[in-house]
Amino acid sequence: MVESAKPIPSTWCPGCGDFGALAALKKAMAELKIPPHEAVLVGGIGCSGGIHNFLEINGLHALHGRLLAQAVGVKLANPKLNVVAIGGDGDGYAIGMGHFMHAFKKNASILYVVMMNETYGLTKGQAAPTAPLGYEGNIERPFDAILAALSQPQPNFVARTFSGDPKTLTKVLVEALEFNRANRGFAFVEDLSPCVTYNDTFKEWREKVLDVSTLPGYDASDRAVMFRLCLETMDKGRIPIGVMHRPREVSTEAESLELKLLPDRIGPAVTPIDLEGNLPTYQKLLAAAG
Ligand SMILES: Cc1ncc(C[n+]2csc(CCOP(=O)(O)OP(=O)(O)O)c2C)c(N)n1
Ligand code: SF4
Ligand SMILES: [Mg+2]
Repeated sequence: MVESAKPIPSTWCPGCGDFGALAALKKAMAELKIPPHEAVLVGGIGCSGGIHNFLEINGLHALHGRLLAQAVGVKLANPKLNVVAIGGDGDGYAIGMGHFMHAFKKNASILYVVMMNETYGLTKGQAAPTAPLGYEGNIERPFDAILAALSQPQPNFVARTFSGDPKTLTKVLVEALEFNRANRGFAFVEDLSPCVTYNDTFKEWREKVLDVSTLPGYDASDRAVMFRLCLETMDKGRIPIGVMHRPREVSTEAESLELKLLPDRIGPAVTPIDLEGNLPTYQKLLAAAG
Protein backbone atom coordinates (compact mmCIF):
# COMPACT_ATOMS: atom_id res chain seq x y z
CA MET A 1 0.00 0.00 0.00
CA VAL A 2 1.30 3.46 -0.87
CA GLU A 3 1.15 5.86 2.07
CA SER A 4 0.50 9.52 1.39
CA ALA A 5 3.47 11.76 2.17
CA LYS A 6 3.19 13.56 5.48
CA PRO A 7 4.70 16.99 6.06
CA ILE A 8 7.96 17.17 7.98
CA PRO A 9 8.90 19.99 10.38
CA SER A 10 10.47 22.89 8.52
CA THR A 11 14.25 22.77 8.06
CA TRP A 12 14.48 26.54 7.42
CA CYS A 13 16.48 28.80 9.75
CA PRO A 14 14.31 30.66 12.30
CA GLY A 15 13.23 33.97 10.77
CA CYS A 16 13.80 32.95 7.11
CA GLY A 17 11.61 34.95 4.72
CA ASP A 18 10.40 31.70 3.19
CA PHE A 19 8.07 31.19 6.18
CA GLY A 20 6.10 34.22 4.95
CA ALA A 21 5.60 32.64 1.54
CA LEU A 22 4.58 29.30 3.07
CA ALA A 23 2.00 30.94 5.35
CA ALA A 24 0.63 33.12 2.55
CA LEU A 25 0.33 30.19 0.16
CA LYS A 26 -1.61 28.20 2.75
CA LYS A 27 -3.93 31.14 3.39
CA ALA A 28 -4.45 31.82 -0.32
CA MET A 29 -5.34 28.18 -1.02
CA ALA A 30 -7.67 28.10 1.98
CA GLU A 31 -9.36 31.33 0.85
CA LEU A 32 -9.98 29.82 -2.59
CA LYS A 33 -11.10 26.56 -0.95
CA ILE A 34 -8.62 24.52 -3.00
CA PRO A 35 -8.60 21.01 -1.52
CA PRO A 36 -5.05 19.59 -1.09
CA HIS A 37 -5.68 16.79 -3.59
CA GLU A 38 -6.37 19.37 -6.30
CA ALA A 39 -3.07 21.16 -5.82
CA VAL A 40 0.50 20.21 -6.71
CA LEU A 41 3.63 22.04 -5.57
CA VAL A 42 6.73 21.60 -7.70
CA GLY A 43 9.79 22.72 -5.74
CA GLY A 44 13.11 23.87 -7.16
CA ILE A 45 16.48 22.94 -5.67
CA GLY A 46 17.39 25.30 -2.85
CA CYS A 47 16.11 26.11 0.64
CA SER A 48 12.96 27.60 -0.91
CA GLY A 49 12.20 24.53 -3.03
CA GLY A 50 11.77 22.35 0.05
CA ILE A 51 8.45 24.09 0.72
CA HIS A 52 6.30 21.19 -0.46
CA ASN A 53 7.77 19.00 2.29
CA PHE A 54 6.24 21.26 4.92
CA LEU A 55 2.65 21.01 3.69
CA GLU A 56 0.27 18.08 3.43
CA ILE A 57 -0.05 18.41 -0.30
CA ASN A 58 0.96 16.65 -3.50
CA GLY A 59 4.47 17.75 -4.33
CA LEU A 60 7.71 16.92 -6.02
CA HIS A 61 11.23 18.17 -5.88
CA ALA A 62 12.27 18.99 -9.42
CA LEU A 63 15.75 18.98 -10.96
CA HIS A 64 17.76 22.17 -10.37
CA GLY A 65 16.40 24.90 -12.67
CA ARG A 66 13.92 22.55 -14.32
CA LEU A 67 10.89 22.97 -12.08
CA LEU A 68 8.92 24.88 -14.73
CA ALA A 69 9.23 22.07 -17.29
CA GLN A 70 7.99 19.62 -14.69
CA ALA A 71 5.17 21.92 -13.54
CA VAL A 72 3.98 22.40 -17.13
CA GLY A 73 4.07 18.60 -17.53
CA VAL A 74 1.86 18.16 -14.45
CA LYS A 75 -0.59 20.80 -15.74
CA LEU A 76 -0.85 19.11 -19.14
CA ALA A 77 -1.31 15.69 -17.53
CA ASN A 78 -4.36 17.05 -15.70
CA PRO A 79 -5.32 20.68 -16.43
CA LYS A 80 -7.84 20.69 -13.57
CA LEU A 81 -5.01 20.73 -11.02
CA ASN A 82 -3.77 23.94 -9.39
CA VAL A 83 -0.05 23.76 -10.12
CA VAL A 84 2.43 25.95 -8.25
CA ALA A 85 6.12 25.92 -9.14
CA ILE A 86 8.16 27.45 -6.33
CA GLY A 87 11.89 27.89 -5.96
CA GLY A 88 14.79 30.28 -5.50
CA ASP A 89 16.39 33.02 -7.55
CA GLY A 90 19.48 30.88 -8.14
CA ASP A 91 17.32 28.04 -9.39
CA GLY A 92 15.11 30.23 -11.57
CA TYR A 93 17.41 32.97 -12.85
CA ALA A 94 20.75 31.12 -13.20
CA ILE A 95 20.58 27.47 -14.28
CA GLY A 96 16.83 27.83 -14.98
CA MET A 97 16.96 31.10 -16.93
CA GLY A 98 16.09 29.55 -20.32
CA HIS A 99 13.04 27.81 -18.91
CA PHE A 100 12.02 30.97 -17.04
CA MET A 101 12.00 33.09 -20.22
CA HIS A 102 10.11 30.47 -22.19
CA ALA A 103 7.45 30.05 -19.49
CA PHE A 104 5.96 33.47 -20.37
CA LYS A 105 5.68 32.50 -24.02
CA LYS A 106 4.51 28.96 -23.34
CA ASN A 107 1.78 30.42 -21.13
CA ALA A 108 0.51 27.37 -19.24
CA SER A 109 -1.84 28.34 -16.40
CA ILE A 110 0.58 27.63 -13.58
CA LEU A 111 1.78 29.91 -10.80
CA TYR A 112 5.54 30.41 -10.49
CA VAL A 113 6.73 31.89 -7.19
CA VAL A 114 10.40 32.81 -6.89
CA MET A 115 11.60 33.38 -3.34
CA MET A 116 14.21 36.03 -4.06
CA ASN A 117 17.00 36.52 -1.50
CA GLU A 118 19.91 37.57 -3.74
CA THR A 119 21.85 34.48 -2.67
CA TYR A 120 22.22 30.71 -2.90
CA GLY A 121 20.96 30.00 0.63
CA LEU A 122 21.22 26.22 0.53
CA THR A 123 24.84 26.17 -0.61
CA LYS A 124 25.85 28.75 2.01
CA GLY A 125 25.59 32.17 0.51
CA GLN A 126 27.17 32.55 -2.93
CA ALA A 127 26.04 35.44 -5.15
CA ALA A 128 22.82 34.74 -7.09
CA PRO A 129 22.16 36.59 -10.41
CA THR A 130 20.12 39.07 -8.32
CA ALA A 131 23.01 39.83 -5.91
CA PRO A 132 23.97 43.50 -5.58
CA LEU A 133 27.42 44.75 -6.52
CA GLY A 134 29.96 43.79 -3.88
CA TYR A 135 27.98 40.91 -2.32
CA GLU A 136 30.45 38.04 -1.89
CA GLY A 137 32.80 39.70 -4.37
CA ASN A 138 30.10 40.12 -7.02
CA ILE A 139 31.22 42.48 -9.80
CA GLU A 140 28.06 42.32 -11.96
CA ARG A 141 24.97 44.49 -11.70
CA PRO A 142 21.90 42.46 -10.62
CA PHE A 143 19.36 40.85 -12.92
CA ASP A 144 15.83 42.22 -12.55
CA ALA A 145 13.14 39.61 -13.13
CA ILE A 146 10.20 42.03 -13.17
CA LEU A 147 11.70 44.12 -15.98
CA ALA A 148 12.49 40.91 -17.86
CA ALA A 149 8.90 39.72 -17.39
CA LEU A 150 7.45 43.04 -18.51
CA SER A 151 9.62 43.03 -21.63
CA GLN A 152 7.72 40.05 -23.01
CA PRO A 153 4.58 40.88 -25.01
CA GLN A 154 2.52 38.09 -23.46
CA PRO A 155 -0.82 38.09 -21.60
CA ASN A 156 0.71 36.92 -18.29
CA PHE A 157 0.11 37.99 -14.69
CA VAL A 158 3.25 39.53 -13.14
CA ALA A 159 3.77 40.74 -9.57
CA ARG A 160 6.40 41.34 -6.90
CA THR A 161 5.66 40.93 -3.19
CA PHE A 162 7.57 41.08 0.12
CA SER A 163 7.54 38.34 2.76
CA GLY A 164 7.57 41.12 5.37
CA ASP A 165 4.06 42.10 4.20
CA PRO A 166 2.12 38.81 4.43
CA LYS A 167 -1.28 40.44 3.94
CA THR A 168 -0.44 41.82 0.48
CA LEU A 169 1.46 38.64 -0.39
CA THR A 170 -1.65 36.53 0.33
CA LYS A 171 -3.86 38.91 -1.66
CA VAL A 172 -1.55 38.76 -4.68
CA LEU A 173 -1.27 34.95 -4.50
CA VAL A 174 -5.08 34.71 -4.43
CA GLU A 175 -5.26 36.89 -7.53
CA ALA A 176 -2.55 34.90 -9.31
CA LEU A 177 -4.24 31.57 -8.51
CA GLU A 178 -7.59 32.92 -9.71
CA PHE A 179 -5.91 33.96 -12.96
CA ASN A 180 -4.65 30.37 -13.38
CA ARG A 181 -7.99 28.86 -12.39
CA ALA A 182 -9.69 30.86 -15.14
CA ASN A 183 -7.16 29.26 -17.56
CA ARG A 184 -5.84 32.70 -18.46
CA GLY A 185 -2.21 31.60 -18.52
CA PHE A 186 1.08 31.92 -16.69
CA ALA A 187 1.31 33.86 -13.41
CA PHE A 188 4.70 34.96 -12.07
CA VAL A 189 5.20 36.31 -8.55
CA GLU A 190 8.64 37.27 -7.30
CA ASP A 191 8.54 37.33 -3.51
CA LEU A 192 11.30 39.26 -1.75
CA SER A 193 12.17 36.65 0.85
CA PRO A 194 15.29 37.51 2.88
CA CYS A 195 17.85 34.87 3.82
CA VAL A 196 18.47 35.89 7.43
CA THR A 197 21.57 33.69 7.68
CA TYR A 198 23.61 34.80 4.64
CA ASN A 199 22.00 38.06 3.51
CA ASP A 200 19.60 39.60 6.01
CA THR A 201 17.86 42.31 3.99
CA PHE A 202 14.63 42.53 6.02
CA LYS A 203 15.33 46.00 7.41
CA GLU A 204 16.73 47.39 4.15
CA TRP A 205 13.86 46.04 2.04
CA ARG A 206 11.19 47.17 4.48
CA GLU A 207 12.53 50.71 4.06
CA LYS A 208 12.94 50.47 0.28
CA VAL A 209 9.82 48.71 -1.01
CA LEU A 210 7.32 50.93 -2.77
CA ASP A 211 3.90 49.73 -3.88
CA VAL A 212 3.62 50.93 -7.48
CA SER A 213 -0.19 50.97 -7.29
CA THR A 214 0.17 54.14 -5.19
CA LEU A 215 2.00 55.98 -7.99
CA PRO A 216 0.26 58.45 -10.33
CA GLY A 217 -0.50 56.86 -13.70
CA TYR A 218 -0.43 53.28 -12.37
CA ASP A 219 -2.09 50.99 -14.93
CA ALA A 220 -1.23 47.30 -14.63
CA SER A 221 -2.85 46.56 -17.99
CA ASP A 222 -0.23 48.67 -19.78
CA ARG A 223 3.21 47.05 -19.75
CA ALA A 224 4.97 50.12 -21.18
CA VAL A 225 3.63 52.31 -18.37
CA MET A 226 4.58 49.70 -15.79
CA PHE A 227 8.09 49.28 -17.21
CA ARG A 228 8.63 53.04 -16.94
CA LEU A 229 7.16 53.24 -13.40
CA CYS A 230 9.42 50.38 -12.25
CA LEU A 231 12.54 51.96 -13.79
CA GLU A 232 11.75 55.36 -12.25
CA THR A 233 11.17 53.74 -8.86
CA MET A 234 14.49 51.86 -9.10
CA ASP A 235 16.32 55.02 -10.17
CA LYS A 236 15.19 56.58 -6.88
CA GLY A 237 16.80 53.71 -4.96
CA ARG A 238 13.46 52.08 -4.14
CA ILE A 239 12.24 48.55 -4.89
CA PRO A 240 8.96 48.42 -6.84
CA ILE A 241 6.43 45.90 -5.52
CA GLY A 242 2.79 45.20 -6.36
CA VAL A 243 0.92 43.86 -9.37
CA MET A 244 2.98 44.83 -12.41
CA HIS A 245 0.94 43.23 -15.16
CA ARG A 246 -2.69 42.19 -15.26
CA PRO A 247 -4.01 41.78 -18.82
CA ARG A 248 -7.07 43.96 -19.25
CA GLU A 249 -9.58 41.52 -20.60
CA VAL A 250 -10.11 37.84 -21.06
CA SER A 251 -9.26 37.01 -24.65
CA THR A 252 -11.96 35.33 -26.68
CA GLU A 253 -9.33 32.95 -28.03
CA ALA A 254 -7.81 30.26 -25.85
CA GLU A 255 -4.49 31.84 -24.87
CA SER A 256 -3.22 29.29 -22.39
CA LEU A 257 -1.17 26.27 -23.38
CA GLU A 258 -3.53 23.73 -21.79
CA LEU A 259 -6.60 25.11 -23.60
CA LYS A 260 -4.74 25.13 -26.92
CA LEU A 261 -3.64 21.52 -26.52
CA LEU A 262 -6.56 20.13 -24.52
CA PRO A 263 -9.66 22.20 -25.29
CA ASP A 264 -11.87 19.77 -23.36
CA ARG A 265 -9.55 20.16 -20.32
CA ILE A 266 -9.07 16.41 -19.99
CA GLY A 267 -5.42 15.42 -19.81
CA PRO A 268 -3.88 11.97 -20.25
CA ALA A 269 -3.70 11.37 -16.49
CA VAL A 270 -7.49 11.39 -16.25
CA THR A 271 -8.42 10.01 -19.67
CA PRO A 272 -10.53 6.86 -19.23
CA ILE A 273 -8.56 3.82 -20.37
CA ASP A 274 -11.16 1.12 -19.68
CA LEU A 275 -11.53 -1.56 -22.34
CA GLU A 276 -15.26 -1.14 -22.89
CA GLY A 277 -15.16 2.57 -23.69
CA ASN A 278 -12.09 2.27 -25.86
CA LEU A 279 -12.78 -1.02 -27.67
CA PRO A 280 -13.79 0.53 -31.03
CA THR A 281 -10.61 2.67 -31.03
CA TYR A 282 -8.41 -0.33 -30.15
CA GLN A 283 -10.08 -2.39 -32.89
CA LYS A 284 -9.50 0.38 -35.41
CA LEU A 285 -5.83 0.58 -34.43
CA LEU A 286 -5.42 -3.19 -34.68
CA ALA A 287 -7.11 -3.23 -38.08
CA ALA A 288 -4.89 -0.40 -39.31
CA ALA A 289 -1.81 -2.30 -38.13
CA GLY A 290 -2.95 -5.21 -40.32
C1 LIG B 1 22.89 20.78 -11.40
C2 LIG B 1 23.18 21.37 -10.05
N1 LIG B 1 24.08 22.37 -9.94
C3 LIG B 1 24.34 22.93 -8.74
C4 LIG B 1 23.71 22.45 -7.62
C5 LIG B 1 24.03 23.07 -6.26
N2 LIG B 1 22.98 23.90 -5.78
C6 LIG B 1 22.04 23.45 -4.93
S1 LIG B 1 20.92 24.62 -4.48
C7 LIG B 1 21.72 25.78 -5.43
C8 LIG B 1 21.24 27.21 -5.50
C9 LIG B 1 20.22 27.55 -4.49
O1 LIG B 1 19.90 28.92 -4.57
P1 LIG B 1 18.45 29.41 -4.78
O2 LIG B 1 17.81 28.75 -5.94
O3 LIG B 1 18.47 30.89 -4.82
O4 LIG B 1 17.66 28.86 -3.50
P2 LIG B 1 17.72 29.32 -1.99
O5 LIG B 1 18.52 28.26 -1.28
O6 LIG B 1 18.36 30.64 -1.92
O7 LIG B 1 16.29 29.32 -1.57
C10 LIG B 1 22.82 25.24 -6.09
C11 LIG B 1 23.73 26.00 -6.97
C12 LIG B 1 22.76 21.42 -7.78
N3 LIG B 1 22.06 20.94 -6.73
N4 LIG B 1 22.53 20.88 -8.99
S1 SF4 C 1 20.03 29.57 4.69
FE1 SF4 C 1 18.87 31.43 4.28
S2 SF4 C 1 17.34 30.85 2.70
FE2 SF4 C 1 18.12 28.97 3.67
S3 SF4 C 1 16.66 28.51 5.31
FE3 SF4 C 1 18.37 29.68 6.20
S4 SF4 C 1 17.67 31.81 6.15
FE4 SF4 C 1 16.36 30.66 4.71
MG1 LIG D 1 18.19 32.31 -3.37
